[in-house]
Amino acid sequence: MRASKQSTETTIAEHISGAERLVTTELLQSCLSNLLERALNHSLGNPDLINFSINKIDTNKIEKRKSLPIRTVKVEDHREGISLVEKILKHLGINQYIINLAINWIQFGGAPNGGNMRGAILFDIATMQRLEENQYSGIRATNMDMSVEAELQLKKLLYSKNIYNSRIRDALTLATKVCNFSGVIAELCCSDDPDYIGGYVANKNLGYIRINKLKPFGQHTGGRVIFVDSTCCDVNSYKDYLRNSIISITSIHEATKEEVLTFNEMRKILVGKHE
Ligand code: WAQ
Ligand code: MG
Repeated sequence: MRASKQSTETTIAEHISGAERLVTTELLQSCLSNLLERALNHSLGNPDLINFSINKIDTNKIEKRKSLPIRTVKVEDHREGISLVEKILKHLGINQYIINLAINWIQFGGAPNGGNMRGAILFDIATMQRLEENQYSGIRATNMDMSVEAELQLKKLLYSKNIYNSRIRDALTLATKVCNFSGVIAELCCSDDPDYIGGYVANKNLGYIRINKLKPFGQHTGGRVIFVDSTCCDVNSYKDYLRNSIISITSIHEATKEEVLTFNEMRKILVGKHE
């Protein structure tokens, strides 16, 4: 599902929300109804175009994956959140210049006009280039979902920590797909919803690191940046993988259990990994 506001003589088109599901035919109707409700009730406003695209898939082509492990870091304010993003990306070998660019994109939108994109920025740290064909729409990861069993497992784990919210399911699914490819360094995300100020940094080894504050409340911009290293990532295959491979998250990583951390606790984990 994709919901948007169309452009007018005085305004440009705006992406409002999007979501992916892998369901059996029997569940199609209820699934569409849930997605419609989501499209119609969004803090970014009312859409005037909602697209549903339904594709039959070959179930033999579904690849099952375990989610990334989840860590939640509770920071004092968005400045501390951004400072943690910097530390994590630096730890992963990304230079400060690129980090500054990326933070700006995910806080204020990465489209050339400064607005939100529909998809992600794909950034090559080897050539310092953006690799999306269209920098307004970016690249969208599609064809992924979480199984009912994995969702239950996720709810059980996170309810006990009082940190469950419905966004984690989709964001963890996307991040797990995005990071499970050779030569992908990390994904950085900040919600574009004005009433949700959190985001995450994800990496195959460090996991899905949720950060509860990455922008001021009320800000209508956000975004995603996927960092790849083209010296060890086949970029065309990766784009094809993001769009076309069919990934189902069928279990949640067991290391998720006790991980609710403060800024300093997360910082120590990063320092520890250097030693
Ligand atoms: N593929 C690539 N990029 C996408 C996709 C996709 N399927 N969906 C959204 N984006 C980009 C797009 O530029 C959006 O503007 C931006 O990401 C943010 O999307 O653990 O709510 O749906 O607490 O606003 C993460 C934290 C919430 C959840 C993410 O993102 C948690 C969120 P949103
Ligand atoms: Mg959003």
